[in-house]
Amino acid sequence: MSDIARRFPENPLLMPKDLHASTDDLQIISLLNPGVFEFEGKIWLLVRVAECIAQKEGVIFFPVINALGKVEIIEIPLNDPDLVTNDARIVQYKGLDYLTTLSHLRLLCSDDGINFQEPKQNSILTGLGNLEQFGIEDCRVSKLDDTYYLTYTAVSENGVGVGLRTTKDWKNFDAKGMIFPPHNKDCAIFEEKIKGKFYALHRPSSPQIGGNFIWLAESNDGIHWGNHQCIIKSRPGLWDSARVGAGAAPIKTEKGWLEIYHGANAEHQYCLGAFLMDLEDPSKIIARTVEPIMRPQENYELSGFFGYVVFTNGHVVNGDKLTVYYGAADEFVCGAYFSINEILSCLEFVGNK
Ligand code: MAN
Repeated sequence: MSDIARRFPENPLLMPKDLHASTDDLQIISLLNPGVFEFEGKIWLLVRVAECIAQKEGVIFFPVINALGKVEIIEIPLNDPDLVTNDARIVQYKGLDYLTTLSHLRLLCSDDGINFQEPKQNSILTGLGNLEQFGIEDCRVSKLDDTYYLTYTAVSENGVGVGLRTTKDWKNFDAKGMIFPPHNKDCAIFEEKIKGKFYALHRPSSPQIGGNFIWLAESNDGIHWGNHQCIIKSRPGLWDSARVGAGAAPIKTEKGWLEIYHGANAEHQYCLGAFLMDLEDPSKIIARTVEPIMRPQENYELSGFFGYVVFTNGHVVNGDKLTVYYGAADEFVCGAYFSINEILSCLEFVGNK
């Protein structure tokens, strides 16, 4: 069994032309990787909007947020010997890394979970301060009691880490700063405390010894995290051989906490898999899928800004029905249904970490 996703016939749900860029100088390159939550009877997406300035022949432009909080454009001639451009997502210049696009997060809402619109009031969250100069990305939204926790990738010249903002009403946001410093991303907070503590999955990267593995952390207040444990590793020879990272908040089932995660191989091909954690002690992995539960196969997943990618960080749970929203080919927002029981039946109960 290798792909048990039932994709929406309406896919892609959102593509770059569907929204307006945040300023006249910019154009939207990708709409991707939405965080998902329910609020006031509607389904909401917090979509990553990746923007760039229209490119001219012979030069490369990329936007960053400057110290005054304004978008500033960096311009480099394409024939500059200090410029390296071999990945659509990253530019290297004079030994430093930049992103080719600048991402912010945009709220969209829907009554049916299929047709999404921007609400009338301001619905944009942008990078704030010097740890978010290159933008904010791939937000997970977890609700505990009446508070929503937004954990997102914060990118700057200082590195890639995890930022946290909280809100109760989606109008006022409390910026809590960086909770996992570089290099770290893919942070999902559990939507329930376990024995009085907050838990989160996160993904530090250790370039020499170790790798891009999923870790578990605990906290008393949801802001300061400790007791880090490495719980899921990449697997040589499999589809998730190069990196693994958590999707949205774990789903509580009778069998354990079910997590949908992404894995990629050395060719940067991204698929989805699942693993199951013990309900009382989530550092204990009970089971994991060997094969992906979803792999890129539709045109909109195979080709786009960065092809052969399915990536999720948001879903809605309704009984056995799991609606997963995902980024396809790093360019489109799509949806797919899964049966939670079917995912559980794909898990292999081996202590394979
Ligand atoms: C990787 C990709 C990009 C992302 C950067 C920074 O290169 O996931 O989409 O912009 O990391 O997070």
